Amino acid sequence: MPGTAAHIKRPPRSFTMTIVITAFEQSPDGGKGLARDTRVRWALEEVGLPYEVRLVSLCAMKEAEHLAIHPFGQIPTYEEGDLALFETGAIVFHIAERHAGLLPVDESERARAIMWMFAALSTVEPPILELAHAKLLEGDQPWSRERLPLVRDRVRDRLRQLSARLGEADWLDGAFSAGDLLMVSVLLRLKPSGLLDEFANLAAYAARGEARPAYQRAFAAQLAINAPMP
Ligand code: GTB
Repeated sequence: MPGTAAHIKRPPRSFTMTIVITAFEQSPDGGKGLARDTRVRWALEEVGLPYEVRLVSLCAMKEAEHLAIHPFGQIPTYEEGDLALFETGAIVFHIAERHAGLLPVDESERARAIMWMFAALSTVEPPILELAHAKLLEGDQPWSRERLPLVRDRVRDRLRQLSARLGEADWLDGAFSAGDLLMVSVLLRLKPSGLLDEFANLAAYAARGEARPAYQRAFAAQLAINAPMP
């Protein structure tokens, strides 16, 4: 009924609550933007939401206070009032669903953008992570030299498929979406490997993502925390 409390339209939760994310106190990459808080910062910047950051040490991540939010003892997390989330896919989806700019309005286009979010995280990211682990965690194993080319080839196979689908398009499916945001975030992890440059359209795609003002702001914000001391 008009005039009753039930009739009053309240602003969405995120306009009234402070958003707090967690990030490494000191990222192991020294500010290259590869830690996953960057993709959450990027999503928040794309939709124009202010946020605060709570920095967490590697030790504090494994303590009860942080584990209560993130059962796997990792960053990033996302808090908004009484809502606490972990997993960047879920966080970016939560942001994208509630704020214009990251998901199309048309139902089918929206479903396809969400499909690309899943593709980025469950099909493209795993072989890339495997490569990172093969280098960082297994690099000193006697079998590592033999295995590494196989792992690189698995990444190449995925990139070839993605490259064929992207073709000459700017973004994966029409306008820039949360699917592109996650896909570019995932691909950027490959930069030091040289593999991305083997696929000119994917390298250009990732560069287009990086050139977005929202990404630039997100990158600068994490760099301000993580840049090595002169
Ligand atoms: N699936 C989760 C998500 O998407 O949110 C994965 C979260 C995750 O892996 N978090 C990492 C973490 O907290 C940081 S981002 N690690 C600490 C731990 O597990 O104890 C991964 C990462 C770390 C470092 C670099 N780097 O230095 O280049 C890049 C990416």
